[in-house]
Amino acid sequence: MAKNFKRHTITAALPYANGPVHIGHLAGVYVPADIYVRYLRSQGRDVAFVCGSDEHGVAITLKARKEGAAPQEIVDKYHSMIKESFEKFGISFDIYSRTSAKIHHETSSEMFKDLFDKGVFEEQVSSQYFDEEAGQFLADRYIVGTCPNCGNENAYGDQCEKCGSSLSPSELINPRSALSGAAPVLKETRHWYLPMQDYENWLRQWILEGHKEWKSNVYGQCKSWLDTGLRPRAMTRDLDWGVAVPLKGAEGKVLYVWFDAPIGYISATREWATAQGKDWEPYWKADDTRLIHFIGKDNIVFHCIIFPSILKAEGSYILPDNVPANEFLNLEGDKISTSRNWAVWLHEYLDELPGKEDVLRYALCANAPETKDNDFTWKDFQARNNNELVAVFGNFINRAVVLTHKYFDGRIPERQELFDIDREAIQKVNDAPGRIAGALENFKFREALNEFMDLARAGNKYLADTEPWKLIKENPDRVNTILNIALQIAGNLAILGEPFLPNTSRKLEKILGSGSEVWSRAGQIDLLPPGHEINKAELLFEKIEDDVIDAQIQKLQHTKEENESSQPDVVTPSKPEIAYDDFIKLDIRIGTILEAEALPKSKKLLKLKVDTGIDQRTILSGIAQHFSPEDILGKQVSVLVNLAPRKMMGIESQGMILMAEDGEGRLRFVLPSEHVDNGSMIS
Ligand code: B3M
Ligand code: ZN
Repeated sequence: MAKNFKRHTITAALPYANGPVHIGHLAGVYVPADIYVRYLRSQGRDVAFVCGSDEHGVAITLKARKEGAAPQEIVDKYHSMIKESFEKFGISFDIYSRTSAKIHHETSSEMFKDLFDKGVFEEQVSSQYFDEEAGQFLADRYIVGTCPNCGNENAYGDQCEKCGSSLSPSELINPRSALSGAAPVLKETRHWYLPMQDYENWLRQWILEGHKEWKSNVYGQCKSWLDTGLRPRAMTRDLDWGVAVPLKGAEGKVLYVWFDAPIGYISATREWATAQGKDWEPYWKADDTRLIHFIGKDNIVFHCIIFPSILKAEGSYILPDNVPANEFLNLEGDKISTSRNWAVWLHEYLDELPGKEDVLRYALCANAPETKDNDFTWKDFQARNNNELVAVFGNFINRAVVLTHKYFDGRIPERQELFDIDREAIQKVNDAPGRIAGALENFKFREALNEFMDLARAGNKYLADTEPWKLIKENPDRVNTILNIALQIAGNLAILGEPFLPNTSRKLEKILGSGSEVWSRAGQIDLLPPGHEINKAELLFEKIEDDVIDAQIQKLQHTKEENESSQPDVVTPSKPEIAYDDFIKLDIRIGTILEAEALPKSKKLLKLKVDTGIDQRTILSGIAQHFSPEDILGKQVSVLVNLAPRKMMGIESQGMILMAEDGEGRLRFVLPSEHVDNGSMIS
């Protein structure tokens, strides 16, 4: 670290509260951030580790529409879920807040007002897509149409989920609004823009000259944004969910989610500091505070270019000293995808592999996508557990502890004369804290974890090479020394492993009876004084059998099969508005299926005889792939009885049975909640 920082403000990207969190989130952002923070705390540093749910933006409103719920209900649900998952994985935030909190609305609104008063924004009127029937401007995600590349009829205005190409709404064939189904029209609207081009020179200086030490993926992405040239970015949106734009004449407009979300870090710090009776401002405004943003690579431009420009424009804030963004984690060779359910969800992992939180932390860190995208596989997870945690770390601790009980009644023996092999082991202990810290200071978490495991490996090897179980008869003095050193290594592993494997360290401390130690005590071999009594051995890790892993692989296989057989998961837009008079023209009655038979020449149609209460009539219904005739005999159904008769396969169909079809094309009968008389009308 170049400067001597007095405090650290560490932020981890605010996850969108539109779904649960998965291993990709953990590996890319939260595990590295937590390791870093635990390391800083162990060094006795003053740290604020802040995070929270990102609860605004179109992602949330779309999810709410899809689930037929209010946005607030959606964010309440996922906020609790996400918060709980993080807690269970030991992600040790000082605060996990949320952007729907009052303090956040105040903080972000004040920031916007302040920049407005300073004349920072450019006001611009532009043409945006508008839904005349819904009376609403449409975010790109709210416009659906046919993809010009693959013909998918349900592509979004920003992306086709089928072929993955990114789109703009004007490229869609037959664009329609996801709200009403109407064709969107262009309409003028006024917004407030951050003139990014004005910050270009300053950003070049600050990043390209001043932060050459940033990770090359981060530095490279910033350089390419800056080389392409920056353009004004709208900081407001026409939407009814978010922080209201605090200006007169801006009704119906909210702050752009990427304006307010990073300010969420500040709001969370304020909330935390207030609860602690502390002053929040030094954490964001003092020059001797080091601000670090942990994020995934898709968030780089927002954290390195846009948010710093906002902070710079305000003038009194510090800027991030580093933004160690990670690449992406794939799952079994495929991109993790929420909409395709291709993920290992943390809440499911916690249920299905209870007590193995540290194992996942370990596997994700060992395989973290630090410099390139990486792949998580269940086989690798199993191997990391069985061959590294169990066979090396766990085995070493268990041997050292069991032998101490066996030969010394559980008391730490005194060291005697040292030999080269002992000195080598001690040297490893002396070097370990510096090696691990060196890697951590440079955000090289995989390397740091590997250095840590090297010490465990050294301990394991030391016991294997010295073979105290053979020496105990002929040379018991040697065994004193060997077990003393082995236990000092164990004590060091408890301290040095805490950032990576916090639960395991706690267990190990308990076994060693050592209490929590701080980083500065590591590197020495006097952690546990001779005569100190340790507790009984307890296994730190257990072997994971094939059936556990196979079950997980099978679960993913099912997901894959389901995805292959189903349509892309999109909400069918609603149809154009109709008048009440149009609606009452429909005569829908409750009837009962009296007879049902398959039609030999048709795969789709069943021939039904239905008692409509008015008459008994023949209706052909396209449900043969979903129901067999015997399943539906005697069933009550809703029938559109005044539909003009239609001849199919030589038979006249007199009406239509009403069915509900879900996103996957499954059919269900539309029925009253209780049995009613045939002929009852639906209106
Ligand atoms: N919620 C995007 C994401 O989850 C966004 C991060 C906000 S950080 C201020 O990828
Ligand atoms: Zn497409």
